[in-house]
Amino acid sequence: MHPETPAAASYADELVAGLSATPRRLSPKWFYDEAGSALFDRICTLEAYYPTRTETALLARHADEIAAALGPDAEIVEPGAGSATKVRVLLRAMQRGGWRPAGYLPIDISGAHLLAAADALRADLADALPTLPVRPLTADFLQPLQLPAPLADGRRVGFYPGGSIGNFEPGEAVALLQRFRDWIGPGGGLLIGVDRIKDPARLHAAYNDPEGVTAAFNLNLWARANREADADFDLSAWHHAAFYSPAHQRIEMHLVSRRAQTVHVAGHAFTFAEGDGVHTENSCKYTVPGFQALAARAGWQPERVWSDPDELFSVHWLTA
Ligand code: AVJ
Repeated sequence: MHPETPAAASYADELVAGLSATPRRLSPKWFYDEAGSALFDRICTLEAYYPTRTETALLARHADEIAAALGPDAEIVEPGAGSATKVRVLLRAMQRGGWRPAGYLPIDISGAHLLAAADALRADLADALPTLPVRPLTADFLQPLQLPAPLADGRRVGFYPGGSIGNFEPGEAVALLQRFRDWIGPGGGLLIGVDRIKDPARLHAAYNDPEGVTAAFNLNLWARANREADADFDLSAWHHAAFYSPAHQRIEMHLVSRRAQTVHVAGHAFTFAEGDGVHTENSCKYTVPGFQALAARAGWQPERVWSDPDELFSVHWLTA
């Protein structure tokens, strides 16, 4: 246990609570320990997983327009920054446009991964933006969180790429978008990536890669529990399940028991029948107007949308 990362210290508590609930569930934020963050980076390179390359291409292709929307002197706040790969495209575009981003404030639950990402970003941008203030913040942004005082003139913009807003059911997503708006403040904006509703077969394939990386990512929840929550999961007794629910317009991921078994977590015993599952992730998909309406419920003004010719993914610019 690492006392400096309170989120990690409560995995055992949340796992016990989630396995005691009906239906059994766990927040997807627990995917992202060191091993899980590395597995997620591998997911992003998979042929079947179209969101990363589609969104990165959109950011590159429309970089000048996006930089103009972000405006000069903005400090970019990125909740769940992970490896901070996509923001480099933005920062370079802003710099090419003659603008000097005021800073970059990445927030992530996975502390060591974040600090390494911040170092890599500084090194990568040493040519273009050698003095850019980079202020990584290790935190669970779903918990109450006070951001450091803004830099420069205080103008902030949020960056929430990847379609991660899909992890939240619509009501929760509105609440999170409201929080982002409170952090950003008047005069700011939010650049947010949203995965679009599409052919269910295409969605299904993106979460059932033949390489088994997504399965390993899901099963890492149990491996992590064995590492840090005093649990005795037998990984071979579980399988990854991911499917599209048309009723909810979302991918659901579950971990499903292959047989009747009892598992112990932090001194608690949990019994599973063959086929019993634990719901580990939702990934909600939106039409463009559907997401704009959601953002408006949170008080954001939809200003621009960029999407690819195949209509796989959308990048929205919202103003506060
Ligand atoms: C990081 C939430 C956007 O929902 O596509 C990828 C996570 N889960 N493969 C997604 C994920 C399985 C991803 N987000």
